[in-house]
Amino acid sequence: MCTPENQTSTWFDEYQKGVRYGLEGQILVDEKSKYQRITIIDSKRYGKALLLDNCWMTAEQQEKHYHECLVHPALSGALEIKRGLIVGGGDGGTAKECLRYKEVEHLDLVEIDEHVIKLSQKYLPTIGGNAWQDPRLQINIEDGIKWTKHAGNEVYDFVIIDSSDPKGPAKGLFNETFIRDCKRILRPGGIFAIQSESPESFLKIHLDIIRLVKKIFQFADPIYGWVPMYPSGWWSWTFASMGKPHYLHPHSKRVNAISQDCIIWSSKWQKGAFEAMPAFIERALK
Ligand code: SPD
Repeated sequence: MCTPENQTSTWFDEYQKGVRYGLEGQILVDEKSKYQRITIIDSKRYGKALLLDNCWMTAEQQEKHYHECLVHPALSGALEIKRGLIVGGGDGGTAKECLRYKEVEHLDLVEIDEHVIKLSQKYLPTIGGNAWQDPRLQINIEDGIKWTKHAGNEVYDFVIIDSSDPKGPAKGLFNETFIRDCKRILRPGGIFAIQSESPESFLKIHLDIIRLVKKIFQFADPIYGWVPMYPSGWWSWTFASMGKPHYLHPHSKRVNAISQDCIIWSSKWQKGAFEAMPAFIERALK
């Protein structure tokens, strides 16, 4: 069936460079916060879904494709994972994956837009799951750039940037000063993780992020996977560390504890994803 089943249904599209990425559904919320337009729809295919400024962020039946790949290479490989920071991540999916590790004692979630958290808790409760009630989670409504700038040296075992695309409130999260602060606040053996966009739909942004992270950290590598609702469906996440590429060496005890509840991530998948760099990206990064 290559035509709409029902010509009267409502389609919600993200437009990127002459292509549109759409889901069919019903609108539940459409409001403007101080920072952005927040839209939540009930989609036919992927359950309830969130858009910020008309760009797809997540959906109930897509979120694990994204959050598992952002979180587990970092948390399965870092030397210690007692104390972590998430910048962004207001839907709660990244926090939920982090808090699956019993070793995590304290997790700071720093989200600039309280409305994203409130609406996600109300309309997308399965994405954050138990994270919202977990006493290890501290929610801070603040600008992640300021938070990171004022944090002490070497205070986190992992730092995860779960942002929207680099425009509007997220623009400064792809900037050298911010990423240098992220490195400064990481403890030895710690891992930095950032969503690094699509190698197809956002090639320049994708290459710029990898180049920047490589310039700042001793070791940095992207993985490639898929989030079918995002532009092109082809996505990437970049990991970095000092001393050695800790993210390439998952601890088997953690892998065994986490894998059974993952739908995409496993240590085998991760190994392949780090190898899955397309030839044109490899050439561009030389
Ligand atoms: N173009 C989509 C980029 C969104 C990446 N972040 C999504 C946030 C999910 N927690």
